[in-house]
Amino acid sequence: MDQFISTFLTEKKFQQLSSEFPRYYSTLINNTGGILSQETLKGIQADLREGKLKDMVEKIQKSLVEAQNAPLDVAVIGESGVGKSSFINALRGLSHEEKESASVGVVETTKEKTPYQHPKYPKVTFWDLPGSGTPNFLPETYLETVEFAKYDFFIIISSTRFTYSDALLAQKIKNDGKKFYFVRTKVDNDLYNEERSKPKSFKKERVLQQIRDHCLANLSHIGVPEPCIFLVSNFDLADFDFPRLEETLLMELPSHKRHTFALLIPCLSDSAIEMKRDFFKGKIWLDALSTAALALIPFMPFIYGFDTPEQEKCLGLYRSHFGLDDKSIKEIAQKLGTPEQEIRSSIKSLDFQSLVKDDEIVAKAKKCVESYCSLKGGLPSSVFQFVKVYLLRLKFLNTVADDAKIILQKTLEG
Ligand SMILES: Nc1nc2c(ncn2[C@@H]2O[C@H](COP(=O)(O)OP(=O)(O)OP(=O)(O)O)[C@@H](O)[C@H]2O)c(=O)[nH]1
Ligand SMILES: [Mg+2]
Repeated sequence: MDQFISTFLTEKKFQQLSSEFPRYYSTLINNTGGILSQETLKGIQADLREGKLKDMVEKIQKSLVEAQNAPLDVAVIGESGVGKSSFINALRGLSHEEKESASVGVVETTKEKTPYQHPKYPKVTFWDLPGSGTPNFLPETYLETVEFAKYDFFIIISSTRFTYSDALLAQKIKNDGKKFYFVRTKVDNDLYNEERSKPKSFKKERVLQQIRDHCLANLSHIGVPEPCIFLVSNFDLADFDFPRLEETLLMELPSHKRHTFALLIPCLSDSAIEMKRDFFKGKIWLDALSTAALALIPFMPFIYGFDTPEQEKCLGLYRSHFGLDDKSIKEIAQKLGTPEQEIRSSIKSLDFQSLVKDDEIVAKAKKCVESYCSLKGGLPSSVFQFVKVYLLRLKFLNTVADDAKIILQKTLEG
């Protein structure tokens, strides 16, 4: 059982736990930012210190609900042909040939502001925006024309050098207190060309550094002093700076928006899978802490159900979040040219029955309840139920995340 929650339940050393809370929580979420704002974190700490458990529960529940419902609108801007639509498709997990994908091509295609919903997460919308300077989108009135207030952040894309219009735009976005990130696409093309033209002296890292330095010099020359630049290939999101871009976006988003972003991070690398695992672990833990607090509040109704349909739903959601739902498994099998059954038998998260019939979880929950009862008495069955639910959810999450790594490995080998 989690040490913090176990101490919380059995020893009620709230003052001591209050000072340990920020460090403990931040270790748990491991640099993913989590869903608590600094203000809420401090509020929870104060509630713990003063033993105001009901207030603490309210704060946690409010954060969990806000995180669950937060919409996310991402603006993707750039000149014609830089790879905006390709970038959006890649983030939506769609190939260019799929029906719902944004049109991609060598001739200009994005002329209007176009919203693209994430196929799995309808609260997420990517806005494909024509570059400033294209007819109808003049630099002076660009942000007003595209209704800048609705976007959570801006991705400014270029496949060569950033333009004066890009710099102007960045300055305006900054003045309005929003975040922007420069993405330099098609680095795979640059590497390919360099290797072909200088096969003897070619060094991948050196070429990438040159592109980075060049973008930095280019942007500072046109008035953006310390830009955040990320080199990507839309054909290979696991490589180059895309993983760093994901980490940065997750950390820099307002806390209540991070959950929505964490959902859509594609499981294309071990580090992306770990980032998602840590993020959801933090959410499960907060939910558990607030339930544990409810168990200690006198006269508080403490009904904590997690029946079989709910368990199945929970496991199904994690599978979906990590790209292991039935539809995704079918697609992976097709892509690898492997029988679907072979993929299914290589992972554990599809076997719901054996996951829920885990004697270890029951034993651990019993042990926790015994120590709780020996100290405090009362409430054994509800505490037992709550600990079981916490451990089961963690088990679902960990099994799915481990499976996602197995499938990723297969895909890379394939
Ligand atoms: N090699 C390589 N090609 C890319 C990359 N991103 C996009 N492309 C190609 O570049 C061309 C233009 O890509 P789009 O995604 O349509 O570009 P866009 O910015 O949406 O273009 P418009 O809609 O005309 O403004 C297509 O042929 C893409 O396949 C990349 O990272 N690497
Ligand atoms: Mg386009």
